[in-house]
Amino acid sequence: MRSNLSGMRARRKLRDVSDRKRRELVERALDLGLPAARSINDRDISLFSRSLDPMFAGINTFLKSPYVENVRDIGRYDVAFVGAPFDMGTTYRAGARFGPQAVRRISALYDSYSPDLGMDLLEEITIGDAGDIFVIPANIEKTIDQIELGVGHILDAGAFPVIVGGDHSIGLPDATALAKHVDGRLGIIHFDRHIDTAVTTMDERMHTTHWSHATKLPNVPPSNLVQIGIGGWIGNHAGVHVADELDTTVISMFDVDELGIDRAMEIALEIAWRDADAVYLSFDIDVIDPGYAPGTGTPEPGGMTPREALRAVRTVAREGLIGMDVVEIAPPYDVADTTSQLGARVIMDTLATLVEHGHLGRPPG
Ligand SMILES: [Mn+2]
Repeated sequence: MRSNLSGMRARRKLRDVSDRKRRELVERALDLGLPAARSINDRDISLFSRSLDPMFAGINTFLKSPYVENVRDIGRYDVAFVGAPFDMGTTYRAGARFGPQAVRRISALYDSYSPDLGMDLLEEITIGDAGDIFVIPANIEKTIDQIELGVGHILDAGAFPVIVGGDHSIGLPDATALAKHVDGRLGIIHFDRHIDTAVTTMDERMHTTHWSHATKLPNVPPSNLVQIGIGGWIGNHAGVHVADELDTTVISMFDVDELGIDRAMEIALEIAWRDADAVYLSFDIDVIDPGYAPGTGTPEPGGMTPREALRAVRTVAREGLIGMDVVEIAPPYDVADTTSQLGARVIMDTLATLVEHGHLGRPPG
């Protein structure tokens, strides 16, 4: 019994974990950052912080990964973290343009070593931070074009895209770029309190409309769109009618309550993957209850707990993904960084599970 505990199994796995890349980072920091003062006994510490420590120091990229200033080089990395800081698609309060920077900043708290999953992400994959796509704040359609081209560039280069919004209107260019990259059908697993299937809102394609347009793409049929966590009393009116016409699959929070998260995700995976060649994960942070994730534009009480949400994305990642986005993190309304922290965790748990199940990372050697 004791040896079957997940914590014990993970601990055994970690006995063999490499620290090669961690050592390389220390050597590099000592080289670039100069040797520490004579009173410092630990000679792995440098004079200027140039690596992972201290967590609160440094100029942050996602998980303090390399900043890929020349974006032509992004294909050298397994994973590309990219910001899409656009929030003029919001219909209530804006602020998600600061999402990518907030996720980068709080991600420095993490050092990639997981006693839950029994791995060190740093040793398993390479992550490059591609910086942000140049969005056009006053023009949503031009922004859609920019993001579609930017995500397409990352996919063509061969890196797994992790796109951080921005509001959820970036879901349309994300889906379009991914769909062009798939030879066959693309399924979408969409976590959200809101259904996001209106055609227009206030006469434009806002953050309430992306899936009604994405499902018009020839290889993104609405039958492969699964929407999880939907419910509440905000902004669903127009979208529900369209979702009904399109016949997307809606798994409400009531369903999650009734079925439990594991069964709900089993249904979601079956539908998203039916005759599909790839699946894309689109995670709106407002699916997590605002008691845990207040930093978002249209908070809706009654959402998932962080434990449910993280378990759900790990379940999705087991089957493999072609890309992911995390949207609607609005730091101006956050409290103690909890919302951006959850955003970082959704990304890390997804990436680690993709690695664990052989969907990401190159075999060593
Ligand atoms: Mn939402």
